[in-house]
Amino acid sequence: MKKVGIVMGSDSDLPILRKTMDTLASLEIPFECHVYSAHRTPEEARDFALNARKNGIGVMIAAAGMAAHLAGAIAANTTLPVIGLPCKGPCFDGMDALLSTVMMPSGIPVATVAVNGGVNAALLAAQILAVADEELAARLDAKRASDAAAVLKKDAALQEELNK
Ligand code: RP5
Repeated sequence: MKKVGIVMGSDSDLPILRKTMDTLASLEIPFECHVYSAHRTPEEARDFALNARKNGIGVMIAAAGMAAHLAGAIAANTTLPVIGLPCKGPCFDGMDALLSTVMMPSGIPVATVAVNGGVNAALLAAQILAVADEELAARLDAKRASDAAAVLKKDAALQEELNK
């Protein structure tokens, strides 16, 4: 199976990316994860993107906060699908990172998930890989069913409480 290539702008983003890695692991999807910054280590970020396809990566997740240019910088150097994950920083409730990540110019797309949306970044990456992987698609179906069952269990508990 192709790997997911994960990159974050700083290790301060790691708590969000832990959710991404946990979700990928639960779906048995291989990944590699790095701290490379569009601003502080632009050469390493560029090389990671340029070499991703030949290194067995099928989809990229790029997470950053503040002036979050990392996803765009990665997307500029690969035609693999790139998922942008804006991380909430100290100001503006993450709106700075959201707009920096999502507002890409025509020609260089970044599929942006919610601010701090670490789980959805992983699931979207999984769904992209599952286009060509029936077994992974089945695992995603099973996860959807189990997530739905968990919600219905909560509803049943609520109904029981309300109807006491
Ligand atoms: C961004 O700047 C990083 O992605 C991080 O979200 C933010 C702050 O980085 P640190 O100052 O915590 O290293 O590039």
